[in-house]
Amino acid sequence: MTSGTTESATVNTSADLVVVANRLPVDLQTLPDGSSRWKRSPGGLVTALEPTLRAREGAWVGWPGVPDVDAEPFVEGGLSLHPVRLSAGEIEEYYEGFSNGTLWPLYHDVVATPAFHRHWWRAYTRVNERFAEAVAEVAAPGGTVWVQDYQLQLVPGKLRELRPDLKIGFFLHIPFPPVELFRQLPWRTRIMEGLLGADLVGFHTEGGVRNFHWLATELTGAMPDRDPEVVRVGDRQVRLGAFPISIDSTTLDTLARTDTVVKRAAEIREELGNPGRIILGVDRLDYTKGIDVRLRAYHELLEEERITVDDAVVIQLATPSRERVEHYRQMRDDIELSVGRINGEYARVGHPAVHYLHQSLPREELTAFYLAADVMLVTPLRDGMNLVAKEYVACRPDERGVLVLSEFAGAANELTSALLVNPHDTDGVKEALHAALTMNDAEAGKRMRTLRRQVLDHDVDHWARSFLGALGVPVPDDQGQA
Ligand code: GDG
Repeated sequence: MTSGTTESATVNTSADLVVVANRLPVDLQTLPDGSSRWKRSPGGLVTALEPTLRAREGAWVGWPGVPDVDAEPFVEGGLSLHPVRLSAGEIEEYYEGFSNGTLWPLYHDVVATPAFHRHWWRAYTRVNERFAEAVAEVAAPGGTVWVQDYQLQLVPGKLRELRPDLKIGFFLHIPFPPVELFRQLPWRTRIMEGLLGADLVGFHTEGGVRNFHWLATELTGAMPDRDPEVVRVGDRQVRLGAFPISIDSTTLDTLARTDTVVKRAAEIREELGNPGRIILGVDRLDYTKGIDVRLRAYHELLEEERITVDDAVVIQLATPSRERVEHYRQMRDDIELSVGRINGEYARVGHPAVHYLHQSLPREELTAFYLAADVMLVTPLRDGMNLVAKEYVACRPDERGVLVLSEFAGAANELTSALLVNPHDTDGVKEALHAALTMNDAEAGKRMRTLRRQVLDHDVDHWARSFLGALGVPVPDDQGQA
């Protein structure tokens, strides 16, 4: 297969800064003539890291998202991208299996039961070694490597063996679990040793730091230090820290002020038949997100006749996700059944109670939905951070709208002016939803202003700078000053 590069700039094969993530920030697109080319998929991570990567002529190592692709390194959007090949079997065992069937549920408080399979673990080890080898080839002598997320926890250790000259950072985007849960993992010590290959291990919350510190000293030979955010591994220091990730707040704020988005938000309300209130949920369709929790709360409010469909409708945007993993198939069926039940009982022709979209929307359209929503329901049973909560706040320059947020999302540590709920407590969620639907404008405005200060002051650029700063990497500011 050809890589179909769109740019001919020279690939950097000796980079001072290398980001390594499961996925490259591109998708392979097939054109009408049958040829293929890379299209950038502008995720939050690439937006955050792009200025720094560009300034340092950095490189990105990752899987291109398609099985069995042998692609040469290429330059896209000014970044040197280095594809790592994964076979269809490896995607099944390393990615869908160990990453999403073992680690994902285990790290999210075993909301679903994790499966432990030795062949999945072997594939995970093999693939992590391959990523580490790819990075070792690309990183300049004495360079910095930033490893991302739970799919690559063995990379820091392996990379240190291969390239002791490198400075290595690791950031975990999902929660680091409580000690008793992590200990279920048959390969717990190997994972800890893998992570301890880094110089800096970052989490979203202080809770993650504490859990990691305890496990490092219990399960491996790591020693505590006087500094509670350091453990000693032989003659090395491994620094730990909480770095709550964020979003490109200013860009979203600006987008939400544009005429197109403001007009589209008004249109959405019109298309829904001008209901009293619009309640919104936006999630990857994942069992950790508690979509069922919020549907139940809404359903009960209708049953108890505390609201009617004319008072409030729900829009649930559920982006397709991990559709080949069994837990996800089951959950999709359950949610679609609930949506059908609620609509069966309460909708009128042309006026559904729950508008459910199992599709991914363009960013601009999503922004219009945020702006149209009077109440945003974010009810995960466990979430590393939850960017949707922050996006909703950034998209409300009008200082309207009420955020209902689960205590079990990392974002709850910062967004304390939201209506915080325990998603396991259906009555509590129901009461919070009712309070949000009936909140007066003055109270809602006060809360939203506080939330916006937090989100606009702590954006994703701030996150990347804090992490790289703690790793000892000077980050140029907007004026190019280090
Ligand atoms: C993991 C952790 C942590 C959703 N639907 C559409 C769409 N989205 C975008 C949202 C948001 C992103 O997807 C989802 O981010 P979350 O943070 O909410 O959740 P995860 O995907 O589980 O992310 C999480 C995150 O990593 C970062 O560290 O916060 O805790 O689980 O940006 O806007 N985007 C578009 N159309 C959609 O339909 N364009």
